[in-house]
Amino acid sequence: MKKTIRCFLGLSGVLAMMPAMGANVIVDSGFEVTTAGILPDSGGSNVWSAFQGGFSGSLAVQETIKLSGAQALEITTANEFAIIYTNTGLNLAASEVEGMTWSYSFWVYTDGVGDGQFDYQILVSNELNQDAGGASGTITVGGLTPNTWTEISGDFVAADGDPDKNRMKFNFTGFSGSSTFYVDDVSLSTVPEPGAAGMLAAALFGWAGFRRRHRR
Ligand SMILES: [Ca+2]
Repeated sequence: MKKTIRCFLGLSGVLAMMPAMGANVIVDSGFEVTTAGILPDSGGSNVWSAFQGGFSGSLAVQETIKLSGAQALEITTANEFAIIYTNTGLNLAASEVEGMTWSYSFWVYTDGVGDGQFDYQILVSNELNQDAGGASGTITVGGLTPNTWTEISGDFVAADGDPDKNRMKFNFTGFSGSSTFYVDDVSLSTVPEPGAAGMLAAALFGWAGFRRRHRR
């Protein structure tokens, strides 16, 4: 009986050590925690902030137009060099990033006025901001239905890097033209490999059963 319990605890430990597949790694994914107003040029991990503070008026958290909760991001594209970003540098190990299939999603809204556009980038990176692949695209006023929230989504495989990549940066950048966009509910999560966890569990239970059978 003791052996069986020990096997069970061992299996629990292994499963607990496995990456939490499917969890959204973006902190404050709905812009509910970030203080309303123009985003600070604070940098750092796991925060929404603006790079190059001189252009920070392009990026604000506001309470008027939102998909969920009380707040959403407002992007004004007139200042071309603004970049907003968050990343998961403090939360992930390289083994939880590299080679994994990642799924991303965010929702965007515009009133359709102007000719503005911006880019989104999901970058596989590290503490030195050495980026290696990911996903990117361009959002244009003409590509959206005005006054309607539209979901942008896709997936990609995170590149293996040397040195290891343990960050997933989510950027909004490449502003041009003059329009206002709103962004809410940003998601970035790993896509579980079909049956991988189940196969591992079955293999371990099978091994435990094999041990029990051979002790009789
Ligand atoms: Ca929100």
